[in-house]
Order: sequence, then structure tokens, then C-alpha cells
Amino acid sequence: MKIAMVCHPTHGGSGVVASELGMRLAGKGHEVHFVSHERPFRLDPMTIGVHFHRVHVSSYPLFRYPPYALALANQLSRVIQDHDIDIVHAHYAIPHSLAGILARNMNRDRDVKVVTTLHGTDITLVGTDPSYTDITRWAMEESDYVTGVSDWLAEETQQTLGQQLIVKTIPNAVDTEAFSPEKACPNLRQRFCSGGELLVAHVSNFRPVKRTEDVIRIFAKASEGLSVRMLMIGDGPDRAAAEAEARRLSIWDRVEWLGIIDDTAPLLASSDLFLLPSENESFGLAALEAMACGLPVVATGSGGIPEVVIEGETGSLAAVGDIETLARKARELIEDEERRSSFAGTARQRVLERFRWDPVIEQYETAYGQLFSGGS
Ligand code: GMT
Repeated sequence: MKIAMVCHPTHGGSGVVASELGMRLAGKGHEVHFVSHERPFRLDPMTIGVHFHRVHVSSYPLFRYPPYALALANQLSRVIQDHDIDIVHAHYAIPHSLAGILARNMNRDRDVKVVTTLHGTDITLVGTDPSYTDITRWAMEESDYVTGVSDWLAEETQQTLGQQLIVKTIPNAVDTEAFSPEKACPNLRQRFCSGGELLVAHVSNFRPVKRTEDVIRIFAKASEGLSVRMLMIGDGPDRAAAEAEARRLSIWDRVEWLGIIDDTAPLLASSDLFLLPSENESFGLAALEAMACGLPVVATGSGGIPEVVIEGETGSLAAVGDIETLARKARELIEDEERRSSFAGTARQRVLERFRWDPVIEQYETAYGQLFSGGS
């Protein structure tokens, strides 16, 4: 099939999932055209069968807000015509799904279908914002097929936008070779903890939903009196507040602020524990990548996280903002090497059994096929 893939190109789970999906579909003989304002960071330009089309957004004095969605729809329409596209697969509802629907409707003489994959904040934040609720609902109704990355997100979408919407759960997956305990790098460990301390890691875009200050508070409590260091990977609006919290709690010298890193696997695989105390995660791809590297995860049990992290088996869960419990559970894992290594093994095993790409690709291919065989 010929697929136009639309996604956010920046660091974030939805762009990663779209890129990995597109490259794997191309590997199975599909022709995949990515359409975005930048090349997605995980998209390998050398992949055979993958193409990239940049969206150019012109700015005019009358446009106080340059209309990206329209420039995207215009570029998508061109790609549909030039490459005889069968499916526009939009990752994230607004504006991607909407632009896909516009482009499809601009080409009514062709049989183009729109598949929308919901990733989380497109429903939980954007979809619940009164400025976007109605248009998000309309985009879902007009999509030919809607998927969500967890059962929780599928149900949340129905509750937010209407029970009549059909949302098929297709979970995220991870490259189990790229994210593997084998990526551990002794030099990295030495660089961050020359005295043989343990390493705790966090990866995110440091947005409010990630509760980055809680990461610091949990680490401070969990590591009190112990030889442990923290790797903060990523960047975003709450970094300054998290840095201030680290100073306030006098743990500044035990935290490394690494900024945005494209390949996090060596850092994760060289660490011992992962923290994800988010307000909400529809899925928690960052936790899945950590588990694939053999890390136990201490996280909030919010949203779709319990579909990924199993309490008492691959990690520990507690309520949002419950620093005491999250820190206690993290400390238990730091202090108990046997428990930590048992969780680490089970985490990797769970990823291999439930979150590999091959079956996920098949589910997307089945969805695509149903659209052209009259099924739904
Ligand atoms: O978490 C973010 O801020 C990034 C966001 C995105 O759209 O890239 O991540 C969402 O999609 C990921 C991939 O499906 C999920 O693993 C994340 O849980 C989800 N984020 C939230 O729901 C907050």
C-alpha cells in the first residue's frame, strides 16, 4: 500500500511510534511518505521505501497565527496526487487527523482513507479544551478508522467525545534490539558514578504532565544516605523548576542534567532504575523503552501505565503526587539487589512477550486491509 504518515517530528512518543511503524511497513514492501515540518528525529533517511515531504508554512502580516493545518493539508493533497496514496495515517488528532480529512476530501475522485492513531494528550489535554473539543470529535467521526495506544485511552476517548466512537486498541511497541540490556556501556557508568554508585534515570520532555519536580523529590527521599546518582534526560518548560528543587533539596551534585539525547538506549541500559511519576500517561513509551533495557520502573498508576508496568513484577506503582510511597518503593528496589534484578528480568521478558513490533505491525496492516475490503 501507499501510505502518507503524518506525525510530530520532535522528541516525543508519538513521533517515535510513527517513525518506527513507517520504517517497518516500508521493510514489508509498503511505500511510506512522511509529511511534517521537519524530518522526524527517529526516521532513518537511508530506509528504502521511506520518503519525506516537508510542509512549508508561509507567514503573511495578516496571519497572526500561521495556519499550519492548512499548509499540511495542502502538502498532503499534493502527496496523495503525486504518489497515488491509499491511506493517510495521522498520528495525533489535532491538527494531523483534521488535515488528513481535509486532504482526503480535496481528492474525492480517489479512494483515500484516513486512519487516526490517538496518543494521549490529543484527547486528555487538547480534546478536553473547549477550544478544540468539537473539532476533535468531528475529526474522529470523519476518520475511517481510529486507534488508541492503550485500552485506557480508547475508553477515555469515548468518555470525552462520545460512546458511539469506535476506537481500536493497538498498543505501542519497542525495538527490542536497539533497546536492550546489551547496550549497557561501562564507560558511561564510570563517567557518571566512578565510585560504583547505582544510577536512577528519567526521560521526558519536562512538561507539567511529567511532574519533573516530583522526579527530583522522589529521588531525594529514595536515595537519602545511599550512594545513588540521577540522570535527567530531556528538556522542557519545567527544567528550571526541577533544577531549583534539586538545589533546594541539596542533591544538586548527585543529579546529571543531560538535555535532549537522540539515542537514550546506552544511558538506560547503563542505569538501574527508571522513574516516571507523571500526572497522566496514555501509555508511557519511555517506561517501555526502559523496561526493554532491563530496568524496573517506579511510576504513577495513571492512565495506561498499568497496562505496561505490572505492580510487584516489573516495577512499582503509586498514586499521582504520592511522593512518600513512590520514594519508599524506589528505595526498596535500590536497596534490594535481588528484587531489583528479578524485576529487571521480568520487565525485559514482558516486553519481549507483549510489546514487540512484528505483531503490532500486523494489527495495523489488518486495519488498513479492512478499509479496502468493506470490513470495519
Ligand atoms: O508525553 C508526551 O508529552 C509526548 C506524547 C506525544 O504525543 O508524543 O506522548 C504520548 O504518546 C506516547 C506514544 O504513544 C505515549 O507513550 C505517552 O504516554 C503519551 N503521553 C501522554 O499521554 C502524556
